[in-house]
Amino acid sequence: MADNLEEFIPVFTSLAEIYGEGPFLEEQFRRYANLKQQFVHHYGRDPELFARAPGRVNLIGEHIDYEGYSVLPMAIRQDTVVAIGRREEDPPTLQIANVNSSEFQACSFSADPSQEVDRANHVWANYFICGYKGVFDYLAAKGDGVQPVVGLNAVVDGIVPIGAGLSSSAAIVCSSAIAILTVLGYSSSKQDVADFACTCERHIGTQSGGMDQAISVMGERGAAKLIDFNPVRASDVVLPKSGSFVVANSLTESKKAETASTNYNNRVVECRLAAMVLAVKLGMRLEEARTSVHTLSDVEGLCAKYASAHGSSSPVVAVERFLHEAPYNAEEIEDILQEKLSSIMKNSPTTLAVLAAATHFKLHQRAKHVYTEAKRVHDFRAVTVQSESEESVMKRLGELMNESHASCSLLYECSCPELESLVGLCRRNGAIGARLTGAGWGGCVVALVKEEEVDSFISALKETYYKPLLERGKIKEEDLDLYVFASKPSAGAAVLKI
Ligand code: NG1
Ligand code: MG
Repeated sequence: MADNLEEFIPVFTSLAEIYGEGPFLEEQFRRYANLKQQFVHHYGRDPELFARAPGRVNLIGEHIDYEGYSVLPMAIRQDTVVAIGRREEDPPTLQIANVNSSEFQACSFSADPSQEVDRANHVWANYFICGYKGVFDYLAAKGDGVQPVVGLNAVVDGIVPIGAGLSSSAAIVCSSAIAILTVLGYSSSKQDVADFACTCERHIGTQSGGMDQAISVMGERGAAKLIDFNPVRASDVVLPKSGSFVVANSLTESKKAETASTNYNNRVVECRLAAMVLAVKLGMRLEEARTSVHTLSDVEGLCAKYASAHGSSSPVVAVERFLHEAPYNAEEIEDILQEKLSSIMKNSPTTLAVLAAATHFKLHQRAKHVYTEAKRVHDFRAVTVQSESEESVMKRLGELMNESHASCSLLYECSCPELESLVGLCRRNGAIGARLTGAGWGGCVVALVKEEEVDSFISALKETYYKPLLERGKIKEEDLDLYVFASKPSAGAAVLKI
Protein backbone atom coordinates (compact mmCIF):
# COMPACT_ATOMS: atom_id res chain seq x y z
CA MET A 1 0.00 0.00 0.00
CA ALA A 2 1.25 3.47 -0.81
CA ASP A 3 1.88 5.70 2.17
CA ASN A 4 -0.68 8.32 3.01
CA LEU A 5 0.04 11.07 0.52
CA GLU A 6 -1.27 13.69 2.89
CA GLU A 7 1.27 12.77 5.56
CA PHE A 8 3.21 15.80 6.79
CA ILE A 9 6.88 16.12 7.65
CA PRO A 10 6.91 15.10 11.32
CA VAL A 11 7.92 17.47 14.09
CA PHE A 12 9.71 15.77 17.01
CA THR A 13 10.79 17.02 20.38
CA SER A 14 13.26 14.26 21.19
CA LEU A 15 16.21 12.80 19.31
CA ALA A 16 15.31 9.23 20.29
CA GLU A 17 12.22 9.46 18.05
CA ILE A 18 14.55 9.59 15.08
CA TYR A 19 17.72 7.82 16.04
CA GLY A 20 16.33 5.06 18.30
CA GLU A 21 18.18 4.02 21.45
CA GLY A 22 21.85 3.09 21.65
CA PRO A 23 25.36 4.47 21.14
CA PHE A 24 24.41 6.29 17.91
CA LEU A 25 21.81 8.27 19.88
CA GLU A 26 24.47 9.20 22.46
CA GLU A 27 26.63 10.56 19.62
CA GLN A 28 23.67 12.58 18.36
CA PHE A 29 23.19 14.30 21.73
CA ARG A 30 26.77 15.52 21.50
CA ARG A 31 26.40 16.41 17.83
CA TYR A 32 23.26 18.54 18.27
CA ALA A 33 24.74 20.24 21.35
CA ASN A 34 27.80 21.16 19.32
CA LEU A 35 25.65 22.39 16.45
CA LYS A 36 23.68 24.60 18.81
CA GLN A 37 26.88 25.93 20.32
CA GLN A 38 28.27 26.73 16.88
CA PHE A 39 25.07 28.55 16.02
CA VAL A 40 25.35 30.68 19.17
CA HIS A 41 29.01 31.30 18.41
CA HIS A 42 28.22 32.56 14.88
CA TYR A 43 25.01 34.49 15.50
CA GLY A 44 24.83 35.25 19.21
CA ARG A 45 21.50 33.50 19.82
CA ASP A 46 19.89 30.04 19.85
CA PRO A 47 18.54 28.47 16.65
CA GLU A 48 14.74 28.42 16.38
CA LEU A 49 14.68 24.81 15.19
CA PHE A 50 16.60 22.00 13.51
CA ALA A 51 15.68 20.04 10.38
CA ARG A 52 17.37 16.79 9.37
CA ALA A 53 17.25 14.67 6.25
CA PRO A 54 19.06 11.36 5.66
CA GLY A 55 21.15 9.98 2.81
CA ARG A 56 20.12 6.73 1.19
CA VAL A 57 21.43 3.55 -0.28
CA ASN A 58 19.74 2.39 -3.45
CA LEU A 59 19.23 -1.37 -3.34
CA ILE A 60 18.21 -1.69 -6.98
CA GLY A 61 16.97 0.54 -9.83
CA GLU A 62 19.93 2.62 -10.99
CA HIS A 63 19.69 5.47 -13.49
CA ILE A 64 16.03 4.86 -14.18
CA ASP A 65 14.27 7.38 -11.91
CA TYR A 66 14.78 10.16 -14.44
CA GLU A 67 13.27 7.85 -17.06
CA GLY A 68 10.08 7.64 -15.00
CA TYR A 69 10.67 4.14 -13.58
CA SER A 70 10.31 2.96 -9.98
CA VAL A 71 13.37 2.46 -7.76
CA LEU A 72 13.98 0.68 -4.47
CA PRO A 73 16.16 2.52 -1.96
CA MET A 74 16.25 2.75 1.85
CA ALA A 75 17.16 5.73 4.02
CA ILE A 76 20.38 5.38 6.04
CA ARG A 77 20.95 6.84 9.49
CA GLN A 78 23.69 9.22 8.30
CA ASP A 79 22.06 12.60 7.72
CA THR A 80 22.46 16.34 7.34
CA VAL A 81 21.15 18.60 10.09
CA VAL A 82 20.44 22.30 9.60
CA ALA A 83 20.08 24.63 12.59
CA ILE A 84 18.18 27.74 11.54
CA GLY A 85 16.81 31.06 12.77
CA ARG A 86 15.57 34.34 11.29
CA ARG A 87 17.71 37.49 11.30
CA GLU A 88 16.54 41.09 11.21
CA GLU A 89 18.42 43.44 8.93
CA ASP A 90 17.87 45.54 5.86
CA PRO A 91 18.53 44.43 3.18
CA PRO A 92 18.11 40.83 4.39
CA THR A 93 20.84 38.22 3.78
CA LEU A 94 21.35 34.48 4.16
CA GLN A 95 24.28 33.49 6.37
CA ILE A 96 25.28 29.84 6.02
CA ALA A 97 28.04 28.26 8.07
CA ASN A 98 29.19 24.64 8.48
CA VAL A 99 30.43 22.86 11.63
CA ASN A 100 33.31 21.65 9.47
CA SER A 101 34.51 25.19 8.85
CA SER A 102 37.96 24.27 7.59
CA GLU A 103 36.56 22.32 4.65
CA PHE A 104 33.34 24.27 4.10
CA GLN A 105 33.79 28.00 4.53
CA ALA A 106 30.92 30.17 5.71
CA CYS A 107 28.99 31.82 2.86
CA SER A 108 26.81 34.90 2.62
CA PHE A 109 24.10 35.37 -0.02
CA SER A 110 21.41 37.89 -0.76
CA ALA A 111 17.96 36.81 0.45
CA ASP A 112 16.49 37.41 -3.01
CA PRO A 113 14.72 34.13 -3.91
CA SER A 114 15.06 34.84 -7.63
CA GLN A 115 18.88 34.82 -7.51
CA GLU A 116 20.50 32.25 -9.79
CA VAL A 117 22.69 29.45 -8.43
CA ASP A 118 26.22 30.26 -9.61
CA ARG A 119 27.16 27.01 -11.38
CA ALA A 120 30.47 28.34 -12.63
CA ASN A 121 31.68 28.82 -9.04
CA HIS A 122 30.44 25.72 -7.31
CA VAL A 123 30.40 26.16 -3.52
CA TRP A 124 28.89 23.74 -0.99
CA ALA A 125 26.28 26.27 0.18
CA ASN A 126 24.78 26.31 -3.34
CA TYR A 127 22.77 23.30 -2.17
CA PHE A 128 21.19 25.46 0.55
CA ILE A 129 20.33 28.05 -2.10
CA CYS A 130 18.66 25.32 -4.17
CA GLY A 131 16.43 24.56 -1.17
CA TYR A 132 15.79 28.28 -0.61
CA LYS A 133 14.69 28.85 -4.21
CA GLY A 134 12.64 25.66 -4.08
CA VAL A 135 10.64 26.83 -1.05
CA PHE A 136 9.73 30.17 -2.65
CA ASP A 137 8.83 28.59 -6.00
CA TYR A 138 6.69 26.05 -4.17
CA LEU A 139 4.87 28.70 -2.12
CA ALA A 140 4.31 30.83 -5.22
CA ALA A 141 2.96 27.85 -7.19
CA LYS A 142 0.60 27.01 -4.33
CA GLY A 143 -0.72 30.54 -4.50
CA ASP A 144 0.32 31.29 -0.93
CA GLY A 145 1.84 34.50 -2.20
CA VAL A 146 5.51 35.28 -1.99
CA GLN A 147 6.39 36.04 1.59
CA PRO A 148 7.97 39.26 2.75
CA VAL A 149 11.59 38.22 2.45
CA VAL A 150 13.47 37.88 5.76
CA GLY A 151 17.11 37.10 6.42
CA LEU A 152 18.18 33.69 7.73
CA ASN A 153 21.03 32.33 9.85
CA ALA A 154 21.96 28.68 9.37
CA VAL A 155 24.61 26.20 10.47
CA VAL A 156 24.88 22.88 8.63
CA ASP A 157 26.25 19.58 9.93
CA GLY A 158 26.38 16.74 7.41
CA ILE A 159 27.66 13.22 8.06
CA VAL A 160 26.58 11.57 4.79
CA PRO A 161 29.82 10.71 2.95
CA ILE A 162 30.27 13.15 0.06
CA GLY A 163 30.43 12.04 -3.58
CA ALA A 164 29.84 8.47 -2.43
CA GLY A 165 26.53 7.70 -4.14
CA LEU A 166 24.73 7.93 -0.79
CA SER A 167 23.00 11.14 -1.71
CA SER A 168 24.67 13.73 0.46
CA SER A 169 23.30 16.30 -1.99
CA ALA A 170 19.64 15.41 -1.44
CA ALA A 171 20.28 15.29 2.33
CA ILE A 172 21.44 18.91 2.35
CA VAL A 173 18.81 20.13 -0.14
CA CYS A 174 15.94 18.45 1.75
CA SER A 175 17.11 19.44 5.24
CA SER A 176 17.66 23.04 4.09
CA ALA A 177 14.28 23.22 2.35
CA ILE A 178 12.43 21.81 5.38
CA ALA A 179 14.31 24.10 7.78
CA ILE A 180 13.50 27.17 5.65
CA LEU A 181 9.86 26.25 5.11
CA THR A 182 9.32 25.59 8.81
CA VAL A 183 11.12 28.66 10.13
CA LEU A 184 9.00 30.80 7.77
CA GLY A 185 5.91 29.35 9.43
CA TYR A 186 4.77 26.73 6.91
CA SER A 187 4.32 22.99 7.01
CA SER A 188 3.97 20.72 4.06
CA SER A 189 3.20 17.19 2.96
CA LYS A 190 6.04 14.77 2.37
CA GLN A 191 4.93 14.40 -1.21
CA ASP A 192 5.13 18.14 -1.90
CA VAL A 193 8.58 18.42 -0.34
CA ALA A 194 9.85 15.37 -2.26
CA ASP A 195 8.57 16.94 -5.47
CA PHE A 196 9.89 20.45 -5.10
CA ALA A 197 13.21 19.34 -3.56
CA CYS A 198 13.83 17.23 -6.67
CA THR A 199 13.06 20.12 -9.00
CA CYS A 200 15.11 22.65 -7.07
CA GLU A 201 18.22 20.43 -6.81
CA ARG A 202 18.45 20.75 -10.60
CA HIS A 203 19.63 24.36 -10.13
CA ILE A 204 23.00 22.71 -9.40
CA GLY A 205 23.10 21.66 -13.05
CA THR A 206 22.30 17.93 -12.88
CA GLN A 207 19.15 16.67 -14.60
CA SER A 208 18.34 14.49 -11.57
CA GLY A 209 15.48 12.09 -11.14
CA GLY A 210 13.50 12.17 -7.91
CA MET A 211 14.69 9.08 -6.03
CA ASP A 212 17.01 10.72 -3.53
CA GLN A 213 14.69 13.45 -2.34
CA ALA A 214 11.73 11.04 -2.20
CA ILE A 215 13.46 8.47 0.02
CA SER A 216 15.10 11.16 2.16
CA VAL A 217 11.65 12.55 2.91
CA MET A 218 9.58 9.34 2.87
CA GLY A 219 12.05 6.89 4.44
CA GLU A 220 10.97 4.98 7.53
CA ARG A 221 12.69 2.94 10.16
CA GLY A 222 12.37 -0.77 9.35
CA ALA A 223 11.35 -0.68 5.68
CA ALA A 224 12.99 -0.08 2.33
CA LYS A 225 10.67 1.69 -0.10
CA LEU A 226 9.48 1.16 -3.62
CA ILE A 227 9.36 4.70 -4.99
CA ASP A 228 7.06 5.39 -7.94
CA PHE A 229 7.01 8.67 -9.84
CA ASN A 230 4.45 10.97 -11.48
CA PRO A 231 3.18 11.48 -8.85
CA VAL A 232 5.87 10.49 -6.36
CA ARG A 233 4.75 7.75 -3.93
CA ALA A 234 6.47 5.33 -1.56
CA SER A 235 5.39 1.89 -0.40
CA ASP A 236 7.03 -0.45 2.09
CA VAL A 237 9.33 -3.27 1.05
CA VAL A 238 10.08 -5.62 3.92
CA LEU A 239 13.53 -7.15 3.58
CA PRO A 240 14.44 -10.70 4.68
CA LYS A 241 15.42 -10.76 8.35
CA SER A 242 18.31 -13.13 7.83
CA GLY A 243 20.09 -10.68 5.52
CA SER A 244 21.81 -7.35 5.96
CA PHE A 245 22.97 -4.72 3.50
CA VAL A 246 26.59 -3.67 3.86
CA VAL A 247 27.72 -0.41 2.28
CA ALA A 248 31.39 -0.03 1.32
CA ASN A 249 32.95 3.14 -0.03
CA SER A 250 35.43 2.75 -2.90
CA LEU A 251 36.90 6.08 -1.76
CA THR A 252 36.87 7.35 -5.31
CA GLU A 253 34.85 10.53 -5.16
CA SER A 254 32.35 11.11 -7.94
CA LYS A 255 32.22 14.87 -8.45
CA LYS A 256 28.80 14.92 -9.98
CA ALA A 257 28.24 18.67 -10.27
CA GLU A 258 31.59 19.08 -12.03
CA THR A 259 31.37 16.09 -14.42
CA ALA A 260 27.68 16.46 -15.28
CA SER A 261 28.05 16.99 -19.04
CA THR A 262 30.15 13.92 -19.67
CA ASN A 263 28.68 11.54 -17.12
CA TYR A 264 25.27 11.98 -15.49
CA ASN A 265 23.59 14.47 -17.84
CA ASN A 266 25.16 12.69 -20.80
CA ARG A 267 23.23 9.54 -19.91
CA VAL A 268 19.99 11.48 -19.41
CA VAL A 269 20.40 12.95 -22.91
CA GLU A 270 21.34 9.58 -24.46
CA CYS A 271 18.13 8.10 -23.01
CA ARG A 272 16.05 10.96 -24.45
CA LEU A 273 17.64 10.50 -27.88
CA ALA A 274 17.06 6.74 -27.71
CA ALA A 275 13.41 7.34 -26.80
CA MET A 276 12.87 9.78 -29.69
CA VAL A 277 14.55 7.48 -32.22
CA LEU A 278 12.50 4.51 -31.00
CA ALA A 279 9.32 6.57 -31.24
CA VAL A 280 10.02 7.48 -34.88
CA LYS A 281 10.99 3.91 -35.79
CA LEU A 282 7.78 2.68 -34.21
CA GLY A 283 5.72 5.01 -36.37
CA MET A 284 5.14 8.11 -34.26
CA ARG A 285 4.86 11.34 -36.21
CA LEU A 286 8.14 13.26 -36.30
CA GLU A 287 6.76 16.40 -34.73
CA GLU A 288 5.19 14.46 -31.88
CA ALA A 289 8.36 12.45 -31.25
CA ARG A 290 10.49 15.60 -31.11
CA THR A 291 8.23 17.52 -28.79
CA SER A 292 6.40 15.04 -26.58
CA VAL A 293 8.91 12.23 -26.02
CA HIS A 294 11.25 12.91 -23.12
CA THR A 295 11.92 9.56 -21.49
CA LEU A 296 12.07 5.88 -22.34
CA SER A 297 8.93 5.32 -20.28
CA ASP A 298 7.14 7.68 -22.70
CA VAL A 299 7.62 5.12 -25.51
CA GLU A 300 7.30 1.94 -23.48
CA GLY A 301 3.70 1.52 -24.66
CA LEU A 302 4.73 1.61 -28.31
CA CYS A 303 7.68 -0.73 -27.67
CA ALA A 304 5.53 -3.18 -25.73
CA LYS A 305 2.93 -3.22 -28.52
CA TYR A 306 5.64 -4.05 -31.04
CA ALA A 307 7.13 -6.69 -28.72
CA SER A 308 3.79 -8.39 -28.11
CA ALA A 309 3.26 -8.63 -31.88
CA HIS A 310 6.48 -10.64 -31.81
CA GLY A 311 5.53 -12.92 -28.97
CA SER A 312 7.12 -11.01 -26.09
CA SER A 313 6.08 -8.28 -23.69
CA SER A 314 9.52 -6.78 -23.20
CA PRO A 315 10.40 -3.41 -24.75
CA VAL A 316 13.93 -4.82 -25.12
CA VAL A 317 12.65 -6.59 -28.26
CA ALA A 318 12.04 -3.18 -29.87
CA VAL A 319 15.47 -1.98 -28.73
CA GLU A 320 17.13 -5.03 -30.32
CA ARG A 321 15.23 -4.48 -33.53
CA PHE A 322 15.39 -0.70 -33.95
CA LEU A 323 18.52 0.60 -32.22
CA HIS A 324 21.86 -0.63 -33.57
CA GLU A 325 24.69 -1.48 -31.22
CA ALA A 326 27.29 0.70 -32.89
CA PRO A 327 27.34 4.17 -31.36
CA TYR A 328 25.33 6.84 -33.20
CA ASN A 329 26.73 10.21 -34.12
CA ALA A 330 24.69 13.41 -34.06
CA GLU A 331 24.24 13.51 -37.86
CA GLU A 332 22.64 10.08 -37.99
CA ILE A 333 20.17 10.96 -35.23
CA GLU A 334 19.42 14.29 -36.93
CA ASP A 335 18.66 12.39 -40.15
CA ILE A 336 16.17 10.21 -38.31
CA LEU A 337 14.56 13.09 -36.42
CA GLN A 338 14.77 15.48 -39.37
CA GLU A 339 15.98 18.35 -37.21
CA LYS A 340 19.20 19.59 -35.63
CA LEU A 341 19.68 18.31 -32.06
CA SER A 342 20.70 21.78 -30.92
CA SER A 343 17.36 23.02 -32.18
CA ILE A 344 15.27 20.23 -30.58
CA MET A 345 17.04 20.76 -27.25
CA LYS A 346 17.43 24.53 -27.47
CA ASN A 347 15.65 25.28 -24.23
CA SER A 348 18.01 23.32 -22.03
CA PRO A 349 21.51 24.76 -21.48
CA THR A 350 22.63 21.62 -19.61
CA THR A 351 21.59 19.46 -22.57
CA LEU A 352 23.40 21.75 -25.02
CA ALA A 353 26.52 21.35 -22.87
CA VAL A 354 26.20 17.55 -23.21
CA LEU A 355 25.79 17.80 -26.99
CA ALA A 356 28.88 20.01 -27.20
CA ALA A 357 30.97 17.53 -25.18
CA ALA A 358 29.80 14.27 -26.83
CA THR A 359 31.27 12.64 -29.92
CA HIS A 360 28.84 9.71 -30.04
CA PHE A 361 25.73 8.30 -28.36
CA LYS A 362 25.21 4.68 -27.27
CA LEU A 363 21.45 4.52 -27.68
CA HIS A 364 21.08 0.73 -27.81
CA GLN A 365 23.07 0.06 -24.65
CA ARG A 366 21.50 2.82 -22.55
CA ALA A 367 17.93 1.92 -23.51
CA LYS A 368 18.56 -1.77 -22.90
CA HIS A 369 19.89 -1.00 -19.42
CA VAL A 370 16.89 1.15 -18.53
CA TYR A 371 14.22 -1.32 -19.66
CA THR A 372 15.91 -4.36 -18.07
CA GLU A 373 16.70 -2.50 -14.82
CA ALA A 374 13.09 -1.31 -14.53
CA LYS A 375 11.99 -4.94 -14.72
CA ARG A 376 14.56 -6.04 -12.13
CA VAL A 377 13.12 -3.55 -9.63
CA HIS A 378 9.69 -5.17 -9.94
CA ASP A 379 11.18 -8.64 -9.77
CA PHE A 380 13.09 -7.67 -6.60
CA ARG A 381 9.96 -6.36 -4.95
CA ALA A 382 7.96 -9.43 -6.06
CA VAL A 383 10.57 -11.77 -4.56
CA THR A 384 10.33 -10.05 -1.14
CA VAL A 385 6.63 -10.88 -0.88
CA GLN A 386 7.02 -14.52 -1.95
CA SER A 387 6.32 -17.22 0.56
CA GLU A 388 9.47 -19.19 -0.28
CA SER A 389 12.24 -19.92 2.20
CA GLU A 390 14.32 -16.90 3.26
CA GLU A 391 17.35 -18.58 1.79
CA SER A 392 15.91 -18.83 -1.69
CA VAL A 393 14.51 -15.27 -1.45
CA MET A 394 17.97 -13.97 -0.56
CA LYS A 395 19.60 -15.95 -3.34
CA ARG A 396 17.24 -14.45 -5.93
CA LEU A 397 17.69 -10.91 -4.54
CA GLY A 398 21.45 -11.38 -4.76
CA GLU A 399 21.20 -12.53 -8.37
CA LEU A 400 19.13 -9.49 -9.29
CA MET A 401 21.70 -7.21 -7.64
CA ASN A 402 24.50 -8.89 -9.59
CA GLU A 403 22.58 -8.56 -12.86
CA SER A 404 21.95 -4.90 -12.08
CA HIS A 405 25.64 -4.33 -11.52
CA ALA A 406 26.61 -6.03 -14.79
CA SER A 407 24.12 -3.86 -16.65
CA CYS A 408 25.38 -0.64 -14.99
CA SER A 409 28.93 -1.63 -15.73
CA LEU A 410 28.68 -2.96 -19.29
CA LEU A 411 25.65 -1.23 -20.81
CA TYR A 412 25.44 2.02 -18.86
CA GLU A 413 29.19 2.34 -18.27
CA CYS A 414 28.84 4.14 -14.95
CA SER A 415 31.27 1.96 -12.99
CA CYS A 416 35.02 2.50 -12.52
CA PRO A 417 38.02 0.22 -11.73
CA GLU A 418 37.75 0.77 -7.96
CA LEU A 419 34.04 -0.17 -7.91
CA GLU A 420 34.76 -3.27 -10.01
CA SER A 421 37.48 -4.34 -7.63
CA LEU A 422 35.29 -3.76 -4.57
CA VAL A 423 32.29 -5.61 -6.04
CA GLY A 424 34.61 -8.52 -6.87
CA LEU A 425 35.98 -8.59 -3.31
CA CYS A 426 32.46 -8.51 -1.87
CA ARG A 427 31.48 -11.56 -3.89
CA ARG A 428 34.68 -13.45 -3.10
CA ASN A 429 34.13 -12.74 0.59
CA GLY A 430 30.69 -14.30 0.65
CA ALA A 431 28.22 -11.62 -0.44
CA ILE A 432 25.05 -13.11 -1.90
CA GLY A 433 24.96 -10.19 -4.31
CA ALA A 434 26.83 -6.90 -4.75
CA ARG A 435 26.47 -3.84 -6.94
CA LEU A 436 27.47 -0.23 -7.27
CA THR A 437 24.90 2.11 -5.75
CA GLY A 438 23.94 5.66 -6.68
CA ALA A 439 25.14 7.40 -9.81
CA GLY A 440 28.44 5.45 -9.97
CA TRP A 441 31.74 6.63 -11.47
CA GLY A 442 33.03 6.25 -7.91
CA GLY A 443 31.30 6.14 -4.55
CA CYS A 444 29.89 3.08 -2.83
CA VAL A 445 28.86 -0.50 -3.41
CA VAL A 446 26.06 -2.30 -1.56
CA ALA A 447 26.28 -5.99 -0.75
CA LEU A 448 23.66 -8.41 0.54
CA VAL A 449 25.21 -10.52 3.27
CA LYS A 450 23.86 -13.20 5.63
CA GLU A 451 23.19 -11.57 8.99
CA GLU A 452 25.47 -13.94 10.90
CA GLU A 453 28.34 -13.27 8.49
CA VAL A 454 28.21 -9.47 8.60
CA ASP A 455 31.09 -9.01 11.06
CA SER A 456 33.43 -11.42 9.33
CA PHE A 457 32.48 -9.97 5.93
CA ILE A 458 33.31 -6.43 7.07
CA SER A 459 36.63 -7.62 8.56
CA ALA A 460 37.49 -9.34 5.29
CA LEU A 461 36.80 -6.17 3.29
CA LYS A 462 38.91 -4.15 5.71
CA GLU A 463 41.74 -6.62 5.25
CA THR A 464 41.53 -6.85 1.46
CA TYR A 465 40.34 -3.44 0.19
CA TYR A 466 41.16 -0.96 2.95
CA LYS A 467 44.39 -2.26 4.46
CA PRO A 468 46.51 -1.41 1.39
CA LEU A 469 45.04 2.12 1.47
CA LEU A 470 45.88 2.37 5.18
CA GLU A 471 49.43 1.25 4.52
CA ARG A 472 49.84 3.86 1.82
CA GLY A 473 48.61 6.50 4.28
CA LYS A 474 45.54 7.29 2.14
CA ILE A 475 43.09 6.73 5.00
CA LYS A 476 43.15 6.61 8.80
CA GLU A 477 42.37 3.56 10.93
CA GLU A 478 39.84 5.48 13.05
CA ASP A 479 37.81 6.37 9.93
CA LEU A 480 37.37 2.79 8.71
CA ASP A 481 33.91 2.36 10.21
CA LEU A 482 32.75 5.36 8.18
CA TYR A 483 33.78 3.62 4.96
CA VAL A 484 32.29 0.19 5.51
CA PHE A 485 29.19 -0.44 7.60
CA ALA A 486 26.00 -2.50 7.78
CA SER A 487 22.87 -0.45 7.29
CA LYS A 488 19.26 -0.92 8.29
CA PRO A 489 16.36 1.09 6.86
CA SER A 490 16.26 4.34 8.87
CA ALA A 491 13.89 7.25 9.51
CA GLY A 492 13.11 9.94 6.93
CA ALA A 493 13.33 13.71 7.24
CA ALA A 494 11.98 15.53 10.29
CA VAL A 495 11.84 18.85 12.08
CA LEU A 496 13.27 18.93 15.61
CA LYS A 497 12.21 21.39 18.22
CA ILE A 498 14.52 20.54 21.10
P1 NG1 B 1 23.61 10.18 -6.48
O1 NG1 B 1 24.59 10.77 -7.41
O2 NG1 B 1 23.98 8.88 -5.96
O3 NG1 B 1 23.18 11.15 -5.43
C1 NG1 B 1 21.99 10.22 -8.66
C2 NG1 B 1 20.66 10.93 -8.79
C3 NG1 B 1 19.47 10.01 -8.62
C4 NG1 B 1 19.61 8.77 -9.48
C5 NG1 B 1 21.00 8.14 -9.27
C6 NG1 B 1 21.25 6.96 -10.18
C7 NG1 B 1 20.73 13.25 -8.04
C8 NG1 B 1 20.41 14.17 -6.94
N1 NG1 B 1 20.53 11.98 -7.80
O4 NG1 B 1 22.23 9.89 -7.33
O5 NG1 B 1 18.29 10.70 -8.91
O6 NG1 B 1 19.39 9.07 -10.84
O7 NG1 B 1 22.04 9.06 -9.48
O8 NG1 B 1 20.33 5.95 -9.99
O9 NG1 B 1 21.14 13.67 -9.12
MG1 MG C 1 23.53 13.44 -5.21
